[in-house]
Amino acid sequence: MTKINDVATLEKDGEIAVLTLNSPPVNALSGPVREGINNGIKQAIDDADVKAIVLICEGRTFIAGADITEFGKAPSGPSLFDALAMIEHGPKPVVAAIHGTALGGGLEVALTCHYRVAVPSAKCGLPEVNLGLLPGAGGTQRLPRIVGPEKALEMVTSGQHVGAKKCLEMGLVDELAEEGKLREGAVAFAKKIVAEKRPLKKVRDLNDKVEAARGKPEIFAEFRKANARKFRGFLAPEYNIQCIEAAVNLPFDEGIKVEQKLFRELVTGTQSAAQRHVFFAERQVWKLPDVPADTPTIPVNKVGIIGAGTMGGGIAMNFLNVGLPVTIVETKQDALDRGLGVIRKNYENSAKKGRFSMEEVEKRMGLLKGSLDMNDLADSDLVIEAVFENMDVKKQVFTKLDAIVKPGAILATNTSALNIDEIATAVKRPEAVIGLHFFSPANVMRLLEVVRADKTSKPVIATSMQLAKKIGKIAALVGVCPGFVGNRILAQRQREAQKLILEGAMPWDVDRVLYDFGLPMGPFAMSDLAGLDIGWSKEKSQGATIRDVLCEMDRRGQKTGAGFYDYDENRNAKPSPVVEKIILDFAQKKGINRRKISDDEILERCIYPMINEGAKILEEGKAIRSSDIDIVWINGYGFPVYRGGPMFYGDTVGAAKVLAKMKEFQATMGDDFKPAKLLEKIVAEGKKFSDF
Ligand code: 3H9
Repeated sequence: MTKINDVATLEKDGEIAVLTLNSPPVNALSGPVREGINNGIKQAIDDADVKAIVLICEGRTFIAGADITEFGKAPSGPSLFDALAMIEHGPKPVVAAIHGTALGGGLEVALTCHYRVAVPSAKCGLPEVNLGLLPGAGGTQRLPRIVGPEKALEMVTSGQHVGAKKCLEMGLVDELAEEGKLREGAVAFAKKIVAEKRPLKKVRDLNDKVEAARGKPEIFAEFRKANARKFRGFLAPEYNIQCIEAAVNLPFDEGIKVEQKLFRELVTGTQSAAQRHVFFAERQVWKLPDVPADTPTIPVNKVGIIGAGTMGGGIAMNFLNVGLPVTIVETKQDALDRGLGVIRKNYENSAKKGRFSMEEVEKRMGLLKGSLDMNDLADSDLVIEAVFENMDVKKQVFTKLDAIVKPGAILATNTSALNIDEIATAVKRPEAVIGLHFFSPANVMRLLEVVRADKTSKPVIATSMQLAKKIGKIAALVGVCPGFVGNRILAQRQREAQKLILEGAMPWDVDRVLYDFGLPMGPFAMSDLAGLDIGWSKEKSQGATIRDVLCEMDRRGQKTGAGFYDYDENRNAKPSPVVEKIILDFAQKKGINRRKISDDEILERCIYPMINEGAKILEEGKAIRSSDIDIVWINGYGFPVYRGGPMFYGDTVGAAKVLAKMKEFQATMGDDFKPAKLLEKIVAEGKKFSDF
């Protein structure tokens, strides 16, 4: 065996050279890996006894892409293009041997190899789009030459990982090797192509599939139209499409030039920086400084849920989905029946859509037990309370649970607002109490705020994070404070939105600005969707807010055909003259002199106080790091990924600008805009939010 460098070795198996890369964790294409490929291939080419070369990786995966940490830094070592040219233009066949994932630059390496062999469990993909990028090493030009432009469009704009069997069908992989025997399989394949004297198959020279699509711009027009909603606001999908178009319409080398130009534009832009930030933030969020990875966890084999309402039912589904038995407790039979019925219906709807079989529905429902007796939760390992938001009721529930549930179990509350330290005073084992704040619909939304109370034990925290992962959530560990991280920040925006419509904007102005910023919908459209009467009571309503007035008029949102907007029978929203008049009258009654409010002011007043609140949260230690706040807002509230979350967005705007605006607003509008101490400090020290 010859050592090429620290990450690459070359070995001979008869007339086949095997170049092995070993650069944990994912064999990303760092400088040493590029050097290993370049020099290893060269050495094998120079060895007259070698007839073909197998490129294979150690560890959990084939090359998973470019080294994302290198973007924006000065490159070192040979360029990826030199390494790729060494493979593709070399005189000897190179076979990529794929296990785990061949992603991004990894698949691009495999595409310059002359043949590809994979184990059945392997996956291939070009996920650059998820980092705000496009495949910048020839992937957009080579992939359509094998799989055709339609499939290539799907792959580059979705970033999906395609299983090896499907890759074989598409021609992306030439042969499957037996699972666990990749090296043997790839070497045997290489020997076969040598024996058969097969030609060097260069993907760049294949033209039939792209030529067939030439002169058919409708392929691209239709694709854009069909995906317009999904791609809204993102640059990368469109740039990827343009590259595939170039592959179809231009000679290979010209197409590469288009790819390079568009790649450079994306990689130096803010969107990709934001999306790369999110990639690392999603991994960071699991790391808890004072709860190390080896903290003991509590085995959770049985889950209890109190409350079969929308929240309780949705929460239950998460556990049933992964095969964990759930007992759900209600106080009345009809409420229980209704709750269980909704769960069944949700599953049946998924089965009808083809997501799984009817047997699977029965399997999941078979794990679910309904009960009217809390004693049935005695042997649960985790109980989640999802009753309505009232401190006294919650405390009573916890005191009862304390007497019933076995020692060592986790007692969780799904409260979105109440003080969990106070809830924990209702039990003799406060160390077992934690907040698990699911977002509605709980079976769909990816975010889970894991709320650590003063006395919550580390094993309870570690177990909650582990469970979150198991049920497919992204969890952020946060501290107890009003609204925790997500809703506390939301309150800032809601307050400003309400003030803005009295001062001069209309609901549809505020909504438009925030929608254009990239949020799924603005605050007023959101209220209409959720129902304006959540938390409103006819008896207590005194017309004190615009919402009160609307509810009193039975304009309770989409469900009543009117709210802040008027709705037609298809639920299309239209600005409402009635609401406009209500707002004008209301402002007049309050003696407010309405003025013209610019879109910039709407945006700054809605978003900057959110960033400022995020800084307060960090200063109080209620979130571990600023990127955790970004994760909460991206996954719980639809903050646009391409802006990186509110805190990253604050960095792109610049903390100094945020501070200056907060001060300006404070001077004219008061202490709602009082800058956080941490914001002042960040500016004074020339730092960024992401440093915290
Ligand atoms: C590209 O290729 C551009 C080219 O077209 C252009 C060339 C000119 N770089 O996810 P995990 C780290 S763009 C650096 O927890 P898993 C990750 O941060 C790239 N680091 O494991 C983590 O570190 P830590 C296109 C990377 O088993 C550790 O590895 N490729 C990279 O759940 C483990 O990761 C992609 O977008 C990287 N490329 O999943 C693929 N990838 O332990 C991105 C991972 O310190 N990667 N790390 O937190 C993935 O999708 C998943 O990591 C993978 C493994 C599926 C591979």
